[in-house]
Amino acid sequence: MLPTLLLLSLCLSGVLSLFPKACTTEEALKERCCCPRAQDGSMCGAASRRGRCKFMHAAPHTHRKSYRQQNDDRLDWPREFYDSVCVCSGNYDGADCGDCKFGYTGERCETKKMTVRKEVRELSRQELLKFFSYLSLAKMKVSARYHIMTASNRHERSTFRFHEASVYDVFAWAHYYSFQPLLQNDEFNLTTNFAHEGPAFPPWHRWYLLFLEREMQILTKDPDFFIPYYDWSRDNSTCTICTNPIMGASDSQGVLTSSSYFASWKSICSGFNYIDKYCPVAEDPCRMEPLHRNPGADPSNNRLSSFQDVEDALKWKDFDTPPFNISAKRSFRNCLEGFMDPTNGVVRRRSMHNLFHMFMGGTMSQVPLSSNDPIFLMHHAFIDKILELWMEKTNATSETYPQNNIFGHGPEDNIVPSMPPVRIKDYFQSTKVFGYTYSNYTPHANGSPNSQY
Ligand code: KOJ
Ligand code: ZN
Repeated sequence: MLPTLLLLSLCLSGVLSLFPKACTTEEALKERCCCPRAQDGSMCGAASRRGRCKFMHAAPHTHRKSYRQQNDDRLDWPREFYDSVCVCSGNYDGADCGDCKFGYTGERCETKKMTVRKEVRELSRQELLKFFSYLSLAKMKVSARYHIMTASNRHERSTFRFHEASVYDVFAWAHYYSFQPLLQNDEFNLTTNFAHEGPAFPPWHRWYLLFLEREMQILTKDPDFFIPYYDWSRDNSTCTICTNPIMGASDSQGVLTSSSYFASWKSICSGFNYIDKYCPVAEDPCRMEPLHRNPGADPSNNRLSSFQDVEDALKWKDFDTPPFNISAKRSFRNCLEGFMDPTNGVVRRRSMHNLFHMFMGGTMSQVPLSSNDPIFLMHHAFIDKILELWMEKTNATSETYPQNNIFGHGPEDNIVPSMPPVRIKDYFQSTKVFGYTYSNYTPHANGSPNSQY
């Protein structure tokens, strides 16, 4: 371990990754230290006992040895960039320990809070308009806290650059970044990514929504802000919220009509598909594409899963099963993610989460871009609600999360690109731990009398 004094001197010049702005200066990157000064002027708020700058010891990964022989910048996250990060004490959180852990508020983060995420149709017109105005602000306003990274050559560290992006675009970039194929020994492995196609899919996305929720609470100074969910399971394969009063209608070309609230939105990292680069168009916004949707237009994906499919998915007792990928059978995770038929659990069939993405078409159907469309938020909040129902039913805890050898999906692996880093298994806990629950609202509830959700 580096002696404390040396560590102090190394970090004093540092500012903040996802890439906290203070940690993307030449100095911070050279010193490999992400321990920004908090409001009290001390690194990680040490003077106010909020946290400490700590050298990161090797994580006990099963495949850690092989990590170093690879050359993907996301492996063993975030050690490719930093040796030291803030470790916050108590309920403090954030790159400089200046925030509270999810679910806590107050000057000293001493107050537990609890928010109910409502179904989008439970929102009053006023609440819906407030949600849209917050989204507009998040799309326009440059993040005061984070930078995004681009690279014109992923094999070449000297081409990595950090850029300003809006609060919403920082969020959209994180999904893009986690999905890019794995760079292994200078070759691309297209069969694995850090947020999908494995057991980390549900906890990764739980963290991901919480991340945006908090950034938007800070931006709008509204600690009660929550992401609503969209329960599509009783809508008879129709996107009933794809209308201009709600998420927006689209024309025959799939472009959102001009009176949609999101007509002027453009997708960050769109406009190219080179896997050996990272988001080069962030430097050239004119090349970014507007949002596209074409719900139900693709004949091979023109249905949505039903409430019965949701109930069937909830019946699987194992969270995930070997080989912990898209072939996993009788796996709740694989049924929820939508690679397996939720009813029999063994036949490969697009369903649930994946089917909604493909049903929407356009931006939502392309994994690196999907989170640019704000309908992603409501879809994933519903997927997160289903996870919560399953966790309640099975009494699952972070210790239930399975050991496995998928890169980035191990229980102790850090969520890519969380900063300061948090572990996958820590987001495999009840939503109550993170200060929220879901409403029981059932849109046009006429279905199963035994409905569990
Ligand atoms: C977009 C996504 C996703 C899955 C699909 C389709 O983000 O996770 O599209 O399978
Ligand atoms: Zn996703």
